[in-house]
Amino acid sequence: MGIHQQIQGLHRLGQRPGLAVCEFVKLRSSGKPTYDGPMAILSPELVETYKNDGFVVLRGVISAETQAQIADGVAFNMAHPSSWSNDYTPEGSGGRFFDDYVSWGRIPPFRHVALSGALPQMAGELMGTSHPRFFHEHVLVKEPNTVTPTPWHHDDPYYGVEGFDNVSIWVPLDPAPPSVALRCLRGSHLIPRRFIPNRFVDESPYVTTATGFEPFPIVDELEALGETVVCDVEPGDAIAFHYRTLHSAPGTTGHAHRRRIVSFRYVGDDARWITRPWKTSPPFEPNGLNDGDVLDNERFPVIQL
Ligand SMILES: O=C(O)CCC(=O)C(=O)O
Repeated sequence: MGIHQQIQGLHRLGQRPGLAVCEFVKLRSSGKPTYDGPMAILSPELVETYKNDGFVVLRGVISAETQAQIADGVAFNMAHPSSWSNDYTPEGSGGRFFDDYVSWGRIPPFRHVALSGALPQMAGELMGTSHPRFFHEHVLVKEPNTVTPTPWHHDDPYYGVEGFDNVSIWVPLDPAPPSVALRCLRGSHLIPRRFIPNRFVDESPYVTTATGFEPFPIVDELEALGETVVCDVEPGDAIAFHYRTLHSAPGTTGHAHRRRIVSFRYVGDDARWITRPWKTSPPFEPNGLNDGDVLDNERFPVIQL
């Protein structure tokens, strides 16, 4: 069923025509688009696009200084990976697909850009809060000629956090032309379906069944759910997307350059700790948090804008 059919379904459930999407979103978010921090970086149109489409391409919002700091962080991270890092490159194939996350506590440039400046401010504007909470950063580097794609997925089921106020800000450090660019399925954050996570390395599901989650659809079914938008970007740009937005990225076969990106992930006022029916990614331990708790914990700092 496509997004528009699902929205029509909400009309049939007795909601007022024209208000169905808003009401649906309100059910799932704290419903208070209030940002009263410093002068906004983003136009109201960009924020609206984010709410409607579940992603928005932000042009020229990352300064050269911030890019250089993130690049230093990535270089250090790759030289000193954490125990949570992965290499998704199949045996004997070219290229390399490296990822790692939650290193901001030991990599000062990541900490600096995640907790101050344009990134948390844009996150606050997009989520409608003047006190965004940092969730973690995620480094994904594909060397030239990496065969492994980033499979279609949405991030929300991987995370031990429940809520609708959230955003990942995907920051490229290298040009990402259409052949290697992130793909986002427009409006997919509003689809009232959640999918069992698949492992990036072989696309096998974490579990076969789980209450409230469906096996991941085949790509044809998925692409029929909405419009796939190819978000080609340059360094300086960023892509903001919702944890429920379905997205993917090709490998870099035939692409002569590296593709380094870091996603900085934030949550808003309605975020609550949740136990999933699988080990989450990142595999944060509860450390005293119970299901339904606000993420008040030094691992998830709040930024006062
Ligand atoms: O850039 C990629 O390859 C995928 C990024 C991604 O899945 C994410 O940041 O959630």
